[in-house]
Amino acid sequence: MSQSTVFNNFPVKFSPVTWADNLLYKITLSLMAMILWMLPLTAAQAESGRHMGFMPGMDNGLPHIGLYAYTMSHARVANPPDLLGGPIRVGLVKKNTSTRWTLPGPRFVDPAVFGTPAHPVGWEQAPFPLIGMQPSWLRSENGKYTFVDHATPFSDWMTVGVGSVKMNLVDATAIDGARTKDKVDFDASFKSPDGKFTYRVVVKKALPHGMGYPFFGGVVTNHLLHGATGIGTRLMPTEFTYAGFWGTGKIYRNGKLVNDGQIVHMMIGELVRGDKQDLQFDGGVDPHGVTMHLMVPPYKITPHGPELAPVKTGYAPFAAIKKLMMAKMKMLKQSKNMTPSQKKAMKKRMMEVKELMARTKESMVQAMMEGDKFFGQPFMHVMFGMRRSDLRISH
Ligand SMILES: [Cu+2]
Repeated sequence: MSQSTVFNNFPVKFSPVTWADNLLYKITLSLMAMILWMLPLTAAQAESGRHMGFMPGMDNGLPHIGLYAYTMSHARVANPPDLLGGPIRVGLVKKNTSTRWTLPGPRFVDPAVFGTPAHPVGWEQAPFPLIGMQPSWLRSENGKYTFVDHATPFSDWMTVGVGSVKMNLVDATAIDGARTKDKVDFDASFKSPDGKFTYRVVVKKALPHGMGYPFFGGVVTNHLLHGATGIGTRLMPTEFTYAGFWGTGKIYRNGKLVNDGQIVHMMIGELVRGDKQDLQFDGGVDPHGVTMHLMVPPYKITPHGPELAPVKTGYAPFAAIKKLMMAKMKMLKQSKNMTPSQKKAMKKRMMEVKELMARTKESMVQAMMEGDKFFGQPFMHVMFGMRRSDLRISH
């Protein structure tokens, strides 16, 4: 895949961002390591962040729409205010609960969040898929967006497993600042889809502020996130969140520490997947269901700010992806509820997705050949089955 392939075909007149394009291209080569979920900085780094180039768009003449200015100014606040009504403590213990491991794959584009090629919205300029999406990253057909032109951690492809989680969170600080009273104590374990690896994710530190969007002191309770909010990636649908955090932690693989200082995000919110695990658009979010998602993006926090650090999962996802795609194709062939033209359209879309995944695999192979870049699926996105009543709340 060439850089021009990535950045051609701008549906609206967006000036190309040379620095950012280069960065994004490099990240693409290390597979889905472009999953820059969030970019927190220390207070001093937040100030210098303007010169770090993490937020493309600084030099292309376009404004930073959305929550960027709000977040950057709040990152410097020495004593951010407390939560109204005092701290909320949230505890959860789930042993051997069901898990869903998300495989890299396509994400279909919700017009409620991204508009249309003629009227794009949700285009906050940030590395993919931190917040918004540059229109050039979205495929379109007949005047409508179809799916993201890169493999994402927000596919409909999941494998079922078992995992355990325990956590104690304190939401005390209301607003982003240079420090926080929020606390995170999180420990989750689960297996790779092929059963070869047992992972453990341990988080003890809340990140006091975000960069492109707020972290609310690291722990957030009772808030809308994702989708239309611009808080977190827009590729997840808008969902009410009972409790969530952004922190840094340690990742263990079969007992061995493989990533340290890694950014970790967890969220307990509304059910965002349908009967077939398909990630919904905003109109399909179920307020009566609850799920927990754990996201470990390929980034760690260093004294100099965030740095690319693919999660060393050791797990290659492509055999599982192939199996799921073949099963879907078989289902399509056997389906009696679709008209021939619907089937034809669906088959065409599946062929496009197949081509996208072949391209992704090719990028992975190239990254492997280039050496010390690729350690398996570079992110973790895992759902944990739970009920709202599993949460222990105290004030
Ligand atoms: Cu989330």
